[in-house]
Amino acid sequence: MNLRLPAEGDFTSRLRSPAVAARIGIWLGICFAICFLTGLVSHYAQAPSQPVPFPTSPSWGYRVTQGLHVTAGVAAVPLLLVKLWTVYPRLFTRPPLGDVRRLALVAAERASIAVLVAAAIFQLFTGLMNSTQWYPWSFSFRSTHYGVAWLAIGALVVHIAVKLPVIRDALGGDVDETTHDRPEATEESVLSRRGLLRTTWLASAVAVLTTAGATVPLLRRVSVFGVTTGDGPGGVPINRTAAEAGIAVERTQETFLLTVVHGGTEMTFSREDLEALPQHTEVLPIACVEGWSASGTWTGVRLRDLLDLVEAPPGRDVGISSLQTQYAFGTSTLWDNFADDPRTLLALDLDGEPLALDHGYPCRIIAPNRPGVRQTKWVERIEVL
Ligand SMILES: Nc1nc2c(c(=O)[nH]1)N[C@H]1C(S)=C(S)[C@@H](COP(=O)(O)O)O[C@H]1N2
Ligand SMILES: [Mo]
Repeated sequence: MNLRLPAEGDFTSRLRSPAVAARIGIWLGICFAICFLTGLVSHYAQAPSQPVPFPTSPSWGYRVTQGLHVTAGVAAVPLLLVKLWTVYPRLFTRPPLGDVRRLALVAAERASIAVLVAAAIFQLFTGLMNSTQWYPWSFSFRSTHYGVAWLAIGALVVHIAVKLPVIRDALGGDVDETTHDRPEATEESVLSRRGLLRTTWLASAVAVLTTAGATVPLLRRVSVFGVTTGDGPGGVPINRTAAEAGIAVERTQETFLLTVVHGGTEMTFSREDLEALPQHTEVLPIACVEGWSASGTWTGVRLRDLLDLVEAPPGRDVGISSLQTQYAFGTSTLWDNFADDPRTLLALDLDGEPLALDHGYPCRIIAPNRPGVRQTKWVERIEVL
């Protein structure tokens, strides 16, 4: 058996050309840019403090940005795989050992490529795992995915800057042009360069169509891999069931009491008391950070009405706690603009029926333009901060 490392010259397919790589690279760059920008939005929406308040309108804003985030990430997977395939013979280029200055430059460029490739794979992998709610790691997903995003985008900018002359030239010419090809890359294969590109676009489109139904209702039927489909009580999927969240069911029944606190003022409400207050109906989405979203018709008490009952002035942040004592997401903070928005409800019903236990019975928060993770279910305490 021959155990020598491959050399650049061993890779002879003419498909592995900068003319191909640049064309895939553009779309990959667009996907990464969308992921980065929408990721910043999502990160900001979940930040523990916000110098500039995240807006409550449009109510579907976060649904769109987060749907784009996950969809662009999914589209990027086939693009990245083919892109890496076209360029990886470069990995075996012999470094110019004689010339120290050139060697240093080449080493710097290779290091930036190493960061870019590692960060890109890491982002797509952790992102996909997060949408399937499978966390085979112990680090915090959100802060790590966010930190590595900066690495990826930084290395991408460096990469584009370094390659700009080649990219420009490759895109200016025909895809079959060979100007920038390695001298060995001449072997024809069954697939033409155009064929490879078409196959790549198709793979990307299939990846999107089979998953995007988790946010785009029209695609629900074709999205066989949509991790969470449109099913669930009231047409809204269930993210974490009451059993999974460790909710003690008996505490959601007749003895349930909601406490609303403002300074020394404290009021309690049974579910019947809440039903007796003026009811309002809003159509608002649950937009999970994991990429699925669904619109629901929610009915319940305006949060602002409850705050008025304990004489809380407008412009105050509000802490929400739930019956959930284990795992994350049992509490959240409503910033003042969310607390005061008339569309923010303490929902009692979904689609004309009392909330299902798994949707947060007896009552849950539903606010416009808010990441799903903060639409706290099984609310039992509302405290003006
Ligand atoms: N108490 C509590 N509220 C919660 C959660 C939770 O785990 N516990 N999950 C959140 C997440 S991540 C989402 S996306 C929404 C989903 O709401 P649904 O299950 O009713 O669709 O609820 C949010 N509210
Ligand atoms: Mo979520």
